[in-house]
Amino acid sequence: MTMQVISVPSTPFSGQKPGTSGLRKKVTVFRQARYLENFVQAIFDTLSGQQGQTLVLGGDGRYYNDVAIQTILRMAAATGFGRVLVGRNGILSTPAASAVIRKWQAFGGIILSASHNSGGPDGDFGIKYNLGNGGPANESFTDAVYLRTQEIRAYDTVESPDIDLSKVGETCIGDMVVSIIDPVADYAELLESLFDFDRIARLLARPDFRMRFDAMHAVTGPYALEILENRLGAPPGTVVNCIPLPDFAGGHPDPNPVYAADLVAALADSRSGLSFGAASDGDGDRNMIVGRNFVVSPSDSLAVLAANHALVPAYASGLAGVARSMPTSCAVDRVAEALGIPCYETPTGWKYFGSLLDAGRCTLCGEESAGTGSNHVREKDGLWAVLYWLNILAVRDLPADVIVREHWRRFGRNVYSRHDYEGIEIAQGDRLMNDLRARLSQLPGSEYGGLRIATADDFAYVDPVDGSRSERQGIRILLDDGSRAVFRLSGTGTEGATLRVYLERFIADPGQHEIPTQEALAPLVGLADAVARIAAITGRKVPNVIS
Ligand code: VG1
Ligand code: CO
Repeated sequence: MTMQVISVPSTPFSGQKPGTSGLRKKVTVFRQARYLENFVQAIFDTLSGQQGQTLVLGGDGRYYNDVAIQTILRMAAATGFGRVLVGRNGILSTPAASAVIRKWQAFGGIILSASHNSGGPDGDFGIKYNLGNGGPANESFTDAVYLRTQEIRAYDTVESPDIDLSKVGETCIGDMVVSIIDPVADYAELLESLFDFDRIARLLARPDFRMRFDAMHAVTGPYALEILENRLGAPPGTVVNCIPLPDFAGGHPDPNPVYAADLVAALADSRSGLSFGAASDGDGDRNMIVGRNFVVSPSDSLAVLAANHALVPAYASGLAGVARSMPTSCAVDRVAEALGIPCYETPTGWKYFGSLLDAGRCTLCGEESAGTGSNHVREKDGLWAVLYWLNILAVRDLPADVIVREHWRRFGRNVYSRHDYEGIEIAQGDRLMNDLRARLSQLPGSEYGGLRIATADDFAYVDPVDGSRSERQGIRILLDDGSRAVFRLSGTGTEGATLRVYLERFIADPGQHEIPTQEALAPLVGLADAVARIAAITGRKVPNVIS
């Protein structure tokens, strides 16, 4: 039954510019009439050839997810998609959406998420488009979408009642089939094909090994329950906070020592009996790995995964290469060197890894922001990282902290921390970056508290596969001793600006490896403040989140 397409007049909204990972705004902004519709129409106008094709649609279950899905379904019918695969109840974690797009060779996908940002009526919402490779659309696509949002005059939809998303099965909107799918099945099957599930199951059955996975009331609950408890036999209760809630129970579903403090505390308390902890974020693409009284730095985690690849079935035959975002520590570079494989340095955001993965140039990728992944999908993948760690623990029969300490002994330790100044004024953030940028050429040779700056630049990236160039991706200050301070403004926030300062210092001497991270980095913190005039410009003496 062909339906009549209704063209609804509209006018552009300013500011519909996708950031590091899609368009993220307050729910109150998205709820304005025509706001979501304009952006979705801009995506559909930027695509070509979608008629008759398959779209994947789902999100992290946050507030407004359900409303947005119904709107997008009607618009997908109007633009001529032949089929939409929707996760039951509108749920699809970001890596699961990527897996579904790839498995069913879909044309692309729309993921509704603001990741680790808070949810609820006063929280954040987000939307992004993924291409047929399962990965976030590249910058040229998102730039084109933004341009389109500025000239939009109408959006297309059809008249059709809301679809019941709660039951797996097929219905239709006009000629378009809506398939409600199990959001977990395809993803769980894929992960099962990568790791040694028998061995992990034996580890989880051991009385002396107890793990906790904190889903933070976000999307990974159903995934972790199915994979860890049902398929791998972990004791009931292993997965906590496992029911996705539209407001994440009022918390920030951000797996770092600040927002997942409970988990860190439980692993620090010997009475808990826990030996391994993990958590994931709102949309399931980030991970935190916690050993006994030991939080694994995400940059170290990437390096450990790379160094131990031979223990994991999917990667045992070797890694083509590794990639990390520029602010991520250079720990993985040392592993790549030892393995004799290339290490790529990309701008922040998963969209830059796609072309490298598609071209077979790298196998593992990661970011300091708790994202790690591989060529199995085209997104970072929280549970994948947890299973990779479990696979290593099962084979090596050592606690996580011992594995990291051994890693440091072999490769040296890249002491690393990120200091975030959230909610500063946009004008202050811009001024700080512009001032710093203007002074870059004067910095080499200058000294601060005994530290000497060797080079300073604004990171630009040329994609080695498609030649595309991305400028102004973060200011890097490199010291004589190899230490680094990197400055960038966040591209995912929805209120004011967030300044991120990334600090790294290499310590080769194993006798020094137990030095507390912030203590080791203190001189560098002083340098960063002096060079960028953080306190002077923002009025902030200290960061509000340290990870
Ligand atoms: C942050 C992280 C970046 C990550 C991005 C999306 O971006 O720093 O590494 O790729 O979030 O992750 P920014 O621009 O705020 O620094 V997610 O889990 O929010 O989709
Ligand atoms: Co996320």
